[in-house]
Amino acid sequence: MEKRPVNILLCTDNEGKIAEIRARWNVAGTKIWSIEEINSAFGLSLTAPNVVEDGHTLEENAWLKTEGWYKQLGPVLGQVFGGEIAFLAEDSGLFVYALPGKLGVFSKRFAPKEMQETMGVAQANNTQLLQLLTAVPTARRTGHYAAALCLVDISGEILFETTGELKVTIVTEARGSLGFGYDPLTVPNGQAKTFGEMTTEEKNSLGTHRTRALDQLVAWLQTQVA
Ligand code: ITT
Repeated sequence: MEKRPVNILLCTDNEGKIAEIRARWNVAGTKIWSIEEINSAFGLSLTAPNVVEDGHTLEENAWLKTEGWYKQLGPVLGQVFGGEIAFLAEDSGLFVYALPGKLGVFSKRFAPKEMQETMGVAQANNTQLLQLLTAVPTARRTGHYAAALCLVDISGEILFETTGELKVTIVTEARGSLGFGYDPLTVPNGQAKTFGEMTTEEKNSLGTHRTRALDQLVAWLQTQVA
């Protein structure tokens, strides 16, 4: 049995992901940190490592993120936390069945680069998705979100890996400004509102790709020695 990590750094600079993970976190004795929190708590000016996400799967990319982060930040954070720090990364994506191979692991890089630079990444991706689905009827505007989580210790050893999925439909017009990424275009099956119209708490309470993966990690951590 492993020892439950005392501190976990979230290896992401996506504020939306951080908010959703934080709202769901429920592990006594394990504190999760963003890089900004560590900087302000310890007077540091660490920056997020630039990780090349060239894996073929979300699982590979999640691991690549932990690898980039623990290698770059492990030495300094090991000192700050007396070795008591682990690294948690998440890679996720939207899989749209009418557009096979176009999003998925490439969800962040879906719209052309120039379009992303002009409009911003999320706005460009959403515009591109609506355009490519223009002729696709409602019944075929289906897909799923998936998330892969990877937790490594300070030496890069994988402690736990897991995935989660959630079926969605893609609406014909963006609705709502909450959340991030494709939230204004996606309605979880059985619901009426897009994620863009839901608070973090509402979104999490439905059970998302992210919370489904996270709940497994939390359950595993709770079985480890505190
Ligand atoms: P990292 O720092 O964790 O890498 P990121 O925003 O770059 O954050 P990913 O590489 O994992 O995230 O890319 C995920 C893509 O899928 C990105 O375009 C997200 O906006 C989108 N996505 C994932 N989960 C989502 C969710 O719950 N709601 C809306 N969009 C989501």
